[in-house]
Amino acid sequence: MTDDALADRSLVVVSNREPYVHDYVDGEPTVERPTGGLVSALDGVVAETGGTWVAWGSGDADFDPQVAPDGRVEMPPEPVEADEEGEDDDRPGYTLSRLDLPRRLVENYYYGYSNQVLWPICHLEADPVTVDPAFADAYREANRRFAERAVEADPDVVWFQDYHLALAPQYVREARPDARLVQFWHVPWPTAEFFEICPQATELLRGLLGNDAVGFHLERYAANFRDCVARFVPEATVTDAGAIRYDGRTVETHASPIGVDGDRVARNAASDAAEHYWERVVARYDLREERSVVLGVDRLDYTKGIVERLDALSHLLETNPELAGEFTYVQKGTRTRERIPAYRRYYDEVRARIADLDRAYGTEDWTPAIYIEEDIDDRELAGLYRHADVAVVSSRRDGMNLVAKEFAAAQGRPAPTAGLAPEANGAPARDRVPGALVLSRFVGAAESLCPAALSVNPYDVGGFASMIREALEMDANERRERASAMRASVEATDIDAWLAAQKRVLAGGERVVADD
Ligand code: GDG
Repeated sequence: MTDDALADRSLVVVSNREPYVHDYVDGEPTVERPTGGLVSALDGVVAETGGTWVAWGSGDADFDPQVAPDGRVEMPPEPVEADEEGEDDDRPGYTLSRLDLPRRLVENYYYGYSNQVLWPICHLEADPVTVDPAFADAYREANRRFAERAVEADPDVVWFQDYHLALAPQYVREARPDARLVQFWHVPWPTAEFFEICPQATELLRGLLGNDAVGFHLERYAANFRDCVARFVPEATVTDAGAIRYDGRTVETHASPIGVDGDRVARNAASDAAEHYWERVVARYDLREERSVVLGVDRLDYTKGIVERLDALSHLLETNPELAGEFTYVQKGTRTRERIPAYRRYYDEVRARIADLDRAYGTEDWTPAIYIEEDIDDRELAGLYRHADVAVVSSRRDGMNLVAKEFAAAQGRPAPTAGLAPEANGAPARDRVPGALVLSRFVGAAESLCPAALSVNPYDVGGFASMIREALEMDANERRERASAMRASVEATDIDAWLAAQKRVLAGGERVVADD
């Protein structure tokens, strides 16, 4: 079956977060489309099929004028501004079906079970796991509501996104045994030894086995999932071909590494907006041309290894005093999930470590680390990527990590194709030596970006510090070679490749045939 088969069928995407947020600004209704490649990629798929997107309506609860009492709003709600590429948003519309979840349910389902049980377990973090019976009940209830809303849309195909929705597939399956159900899991799947700490381990697996196919970024995560099924779901059989026989059906598992739109990131990096933002940063923080820039871009989440990175920088300066004044560390931070105490503590800890670093090593004319928290758009972010001499991604665990791929793409193509202006080739016009990437071996992106990126174990403070030093001292030729290899790998596994693979799975093609 091909993509065309998908176009003829009714597709329902179900995700926790909505693709558009409606709000009032100065009394006027506004629509905000989150930036970033993933939402617009998914948006395009739903729009192609004229389908329905079911999501929790997390925007302004008072906003209503275009929204029917059941939370539905016909898309497109308002014209979206043409971007710098000159692309108008003329995609066909689809139905955005918003779920209005009561506050208590959101607290326990989203901030509770999803982000204090499942998120830490999937990232192999035991300490933040908080088991409260109200969390699991709310997760069941919210998943039921998402499932009911999906069923109401009379779907042929349902595409669930991520870890907030592990039970919904089973609930939809009960109502619609004939529908094709597919899920993509954006975070790692842990080993069976670790997953076992989850009190609802078997229930979650049975929920996910309501799907016909479950996708992960890496084969390693898919293998962990099958291992968990074999161990914790006694009535399921995992075949040698990697399929799962369950409840008279075959459930496929597959690995599809998600990627970015590399050309778009490179164009953003070469844009005036990127340059202007960088100039503002340079002026505001008095960054000196002769100093290297080391960059970190993260949601302030304990899985991102920001504290480990700051420890490594501190160790680097302690053991290499001659590096004092040679670089500035720029941390772009985005606050996240702050209703959860572990996240509030993490924010405080990151800020305190940066202050410690500056107190311990700063001088009158050198601030070793700066912290930027303001909202910036994708072009401004690309300006940071483009001007960094070294980027550090040091997650303790990360399903994929798009920041690493975006940084690689923002360096542009080192050798423009003959006859084309550099900009046309996605390369910044200025001939600039590309930045080097220091990358944790515990992120999905390391599988494709290393060894071109310098691989580190973020728990090994000495090894981590040496690798940052190596990146700072890397010569121009080596930087170009590594950047070229990274860009090639970003292109080989870009967002289009991921989407094409998802569409094949959604359409029901390329089935793994169970041989039992
Ligand atoms: C989950 C998985 C997986 C960040 N700061 C700013 C900003 N960003 C954008 C980046 C990037 C995105 O946010 C972050 O994506 P990551 O992949 O790095 O991390 P998660 O948010 O944890 O995503 C992850 C992903 O899902 C997809 O499957 O890769 O492993 O954890 O796109 O550019 N964007 C702007 N300003 C910022 O300050 N505009």
